[in-house]
Amino acid sequence: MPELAEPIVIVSDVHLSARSNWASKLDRIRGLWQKAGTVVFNGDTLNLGLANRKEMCRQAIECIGQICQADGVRAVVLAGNADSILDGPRHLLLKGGRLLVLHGDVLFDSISPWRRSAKKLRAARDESLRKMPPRMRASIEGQQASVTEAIRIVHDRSGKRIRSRRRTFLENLVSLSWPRQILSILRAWRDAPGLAVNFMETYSPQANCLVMGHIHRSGIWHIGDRSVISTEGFEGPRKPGVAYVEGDSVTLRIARQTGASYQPGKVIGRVAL
Ligand SMILES: [Mn+2]
Repeated sequence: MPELAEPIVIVSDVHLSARSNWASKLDRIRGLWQKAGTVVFNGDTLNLGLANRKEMCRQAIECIGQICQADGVRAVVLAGNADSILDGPRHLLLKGGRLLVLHGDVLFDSISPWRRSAKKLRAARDESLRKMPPRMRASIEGQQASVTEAIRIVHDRSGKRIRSRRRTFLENLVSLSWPRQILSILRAWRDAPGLAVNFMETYSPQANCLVMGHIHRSGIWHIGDRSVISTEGFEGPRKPGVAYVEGDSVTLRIARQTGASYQPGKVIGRVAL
């Protein structure tokens, strides 16, 4: 990928859905990339239901491209677990490899530990990695490919099962697993920074900073001489975070909401690359 024009704005988890009005949703967040050179959509830009519909998916990506073009900013869309169907890269290595940008699903063995399908995802990913030549398995590309493959397998299978029959009331009751889900979300928040640092050490040792999304919690963590920045989407109750890359630093800011739209707000922290 050619050098990306700065400032580079990194947003994640925009979650455009099949039913939402994409243009108005993007309109609300375009204030975040005014005067930027590039905006990186760091995964889960589209929800699964939208990403799975080929023509609609193409239109949504086109809509993103048009809005960014009107703003004079280049859009780079990285795939995440919800939109793993997107062609194109799942990560970026910027600043001569010092900065790694990825969605964050690849950090977790089970991709999304809080999902009901976590066990199946983990098994499918293990299987995919086992079949891989060792050199591929030991690369960031191989790890990413195992995520894409696992999601394809698990979603295809469960898609068929869901279509075949509706769950009974009793089955629905039994499947109420939210306490366990909350626990695994808390665990993911606790584990993500360490996993991210391990991932850099193992697959991208020249990187000293990783920018991720996926866990829906913004923050900056420093472990050893490496740093992890997590941005956050625009759906949850918390204040979303957005990362800005310029020169030799990455800044995490709150996306401040004024009326319906977001603007870059208070600086949460800064990482020198
Ligand atoms: Mn995700």
